[in-house]
Amino acid sequence: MISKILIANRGEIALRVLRACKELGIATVAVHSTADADAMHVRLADESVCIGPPPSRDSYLNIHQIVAACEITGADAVHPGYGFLSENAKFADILDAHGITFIGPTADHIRIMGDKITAKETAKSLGIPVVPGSAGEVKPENALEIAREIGFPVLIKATAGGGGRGMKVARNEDELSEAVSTARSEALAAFGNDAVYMEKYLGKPRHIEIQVVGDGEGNAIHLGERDCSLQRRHQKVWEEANSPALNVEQRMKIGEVCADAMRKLKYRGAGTIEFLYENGEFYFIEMNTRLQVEHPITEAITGIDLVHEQIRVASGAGLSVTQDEVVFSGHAIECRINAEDPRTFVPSPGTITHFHAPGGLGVRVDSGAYQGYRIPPYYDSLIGKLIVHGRTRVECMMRLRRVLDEFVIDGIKTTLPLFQDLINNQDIANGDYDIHWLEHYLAQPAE
Ligand code: MV4
Repeated sequence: MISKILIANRGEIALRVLRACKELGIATVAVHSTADADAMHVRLADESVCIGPPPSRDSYLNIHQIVAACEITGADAVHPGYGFLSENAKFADILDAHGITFIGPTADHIRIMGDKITAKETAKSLGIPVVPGSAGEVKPENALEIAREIGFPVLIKATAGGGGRGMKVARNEDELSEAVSTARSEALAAFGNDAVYMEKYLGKPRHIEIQVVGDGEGNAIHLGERDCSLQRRHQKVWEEANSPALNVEQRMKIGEVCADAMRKLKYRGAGTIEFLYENGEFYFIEMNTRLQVEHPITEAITGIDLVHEQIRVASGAGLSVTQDEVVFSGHAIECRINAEDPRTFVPSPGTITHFHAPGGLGVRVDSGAYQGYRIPPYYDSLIGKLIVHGRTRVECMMRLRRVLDEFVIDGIKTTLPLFQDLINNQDIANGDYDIHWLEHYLAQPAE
């Protein structure tokens, strides 16, 4: 049994987790830096502990301070949210050593998926389709032979990577040795590890990810997919469920492959299996062992509260549903609202002078922002998420257009105007986009 959860995060996700705890009758502890003393998650929690100065490494990433906050308040579990310590295996190990439940997968599963070569080998062995590529690490002296075997163009990726850093394309043999050496030095600088591997480069894929949840005992379900192709510099901007590119048969087939893999792995917790999707084929790229920012669109189309499920499986209560009981209904879109210029994406911290969230059927706003709230400059610029649900994609889009008109955030710049443009775009209306679409769109001069 879990009776008190410490939420090791801030912003909208801390609030999201807090809401689930309240519904389950579980006491809550907020932690915060000195910059977040007046944040909404601190106000709404049963207790709060200041864990350090503004920089994340001194507060939200400070493992010792967080463990101390657990001991002081008697919290018996920690929910890490996303980012920060959510995929830190050492943190999961330390909590375990203190007899505190980490609401997430085992440290071993976090480690396996954190190393991209091991993750890919594991996925392949579990029956998940992967991108054709090198068997493990590529050394500069073997690169040409491996690349010829795979066939150009190829992509060099950092083993310790993720998020696109340390990635280089080689279109032909002439570009190869430079691509390998640049990828290795970027990987070393970013991750302290210069190991790289090689894959066939997919030119115009979509990014489609499958939501899974496992109980750690060999039961697991999938909750369908999310299409997250609309990204800028590896930051997702707009996500939708279902993907406009898939039909029911494709959804259930890839979903079952993923759920089955999680059963074999005895995976515990929520997870996301990321694929590139091109010409009707799925290619595994990575697995995230945490709750993701865009999880609400999955909740909208399934009615299943993913944080409830995370807490249930962490406490040994098992999943609340079987795969047969999962019913997919309608379509959902999430717009990420960042405190940024909508065209340049330069951060825009400051005080929100007016804040009015939209409402009505099929509308969800997850945000810790409020009128008078001062957005601190130290953290990620995501200040809220707008999630809209409709019975069909068309209904969802029409509703989103109405809802965007209602939303008022004044005093700072936000990405809301970008969504006003996207909702009126023909390619978006047609669901006709890939992972490069948004970058191309933004490169065009604004009308
Ligand atoms: C790829 C790829 C094309 N081919 N792998 C980018 C971050 C990392 N998570 C994987 N990424 C990619 N891997 C192969 N074999 C293209 C990307 C990629 C990308 C993927 C998903 C969403 C947006 C992207 C933007 C640029 C490149």
